[in-house]
Amino acid sequence: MNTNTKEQTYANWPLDYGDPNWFLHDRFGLFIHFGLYAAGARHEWFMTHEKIHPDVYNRYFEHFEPDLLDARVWARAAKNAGMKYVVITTKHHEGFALWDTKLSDYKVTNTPIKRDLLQEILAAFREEGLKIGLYHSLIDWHHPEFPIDGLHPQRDKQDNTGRNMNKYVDFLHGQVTELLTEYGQIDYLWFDFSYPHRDWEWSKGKGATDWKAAELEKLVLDLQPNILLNDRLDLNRGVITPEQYQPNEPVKKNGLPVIWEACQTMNGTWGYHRDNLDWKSTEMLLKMLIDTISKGGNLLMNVGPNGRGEFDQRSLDRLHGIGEWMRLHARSIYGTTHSEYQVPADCRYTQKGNRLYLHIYSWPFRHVHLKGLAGKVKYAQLLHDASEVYFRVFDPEEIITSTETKIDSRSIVLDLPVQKPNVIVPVVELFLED
Ligand code: FHN
Repeated sequence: MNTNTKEQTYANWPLDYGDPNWFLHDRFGLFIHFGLYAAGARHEWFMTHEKIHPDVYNRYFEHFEPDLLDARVWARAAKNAGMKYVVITTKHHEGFALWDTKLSDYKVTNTPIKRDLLQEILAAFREEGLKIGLYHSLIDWHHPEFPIDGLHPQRDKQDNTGRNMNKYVDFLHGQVTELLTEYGQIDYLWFDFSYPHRDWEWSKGKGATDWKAAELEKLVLDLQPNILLNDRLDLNRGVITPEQYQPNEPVKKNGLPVIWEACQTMNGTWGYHRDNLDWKSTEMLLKMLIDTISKGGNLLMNVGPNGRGEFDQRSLDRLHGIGEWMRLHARSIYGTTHSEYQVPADCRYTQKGNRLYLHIYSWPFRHVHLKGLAGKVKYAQLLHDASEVYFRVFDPEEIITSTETKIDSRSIVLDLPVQKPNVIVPVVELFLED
């Protein structure tokens, strides 16, 4: 039972969900999409994009051997990037289990790698101190009882003879039970995804009723009472999870803040995609992290390991670059959230109590005007090297003769060096009066 945090009531957070405070503090997580699609190396949906029958798709099962996978390397890369939790795909829509499930032969221990990779991955990330999240697909394009619909690889057949959704749902709930009883404490469960609004006439999308979602939610909370849940069971509660999209302002529901987490890829696809060159720069990814927190959200940043079980160099470079920035600026991220102060153009604010952080996205010529902060700032410094930043308060009458500009008397003006500091996003740490 959570007290819905002492300070705040969230519109999407039931009292019987776990205490979200760790999540609201940690802010930054690693999403990992890893399954047979890593071998196909062309998006995690290629089975359905190419309408591949499970029997044909089986070739990826027969050749799945991520022999270079060392989960300790993954976990260290995430920790060094400043990530505080991980969400790993246990099963994606392809239906393949990354753990030694007893409910199916379509599992990692029956592939050439033979090992229970989920066990190894969770152990390595716990060793590095990260919280554990499991992604679990509600959709299953391999299971013979899962009814074919407009998203399914076999959609052209449009034939569901003999398929029984109740049998699939028993399987779905059974595998979730395995994951929540055999793999230790799970801090966050990331179901994916419900689509009841879809309608192909011959078939309709699947939602809460189809999954027996309320029963599944109760099962999860009975098995792991402190767990956090996302919002994709179609129950209109849980962590709101905008995807590949940055909201324009703090996310609210009925005027109340909500707990939300943006999930983003580095290159446009979740699973490893060899030929997708649509890579976001390290600077863009870092600015997305800051932007998300400035609006009160978390960022779940994705890596899709390749068929040998490695993070490719382009992912490692980005994680390293973000980690370098986080080493100097972590306290402007962890435990911070949206600030009510009006933020200057090309900047973001994050705030934690009486520490206000000004993240400067484009370096200005000498001055930044901070509205509404006159008389409220004790001290200011550049966070990366703790060098003092001088600031001035203007009285209402003062006119700067050189520019004839009247500064709002509630503002302060920071005097900044002409040269941008050698960090991706410079941050000014403002110590506010108590
Ligand atoms: O279909 C999936 C997709 O492959 C990926 O897993 C994302 C990650 O949030 N979720 C679904 C699309 O919304």
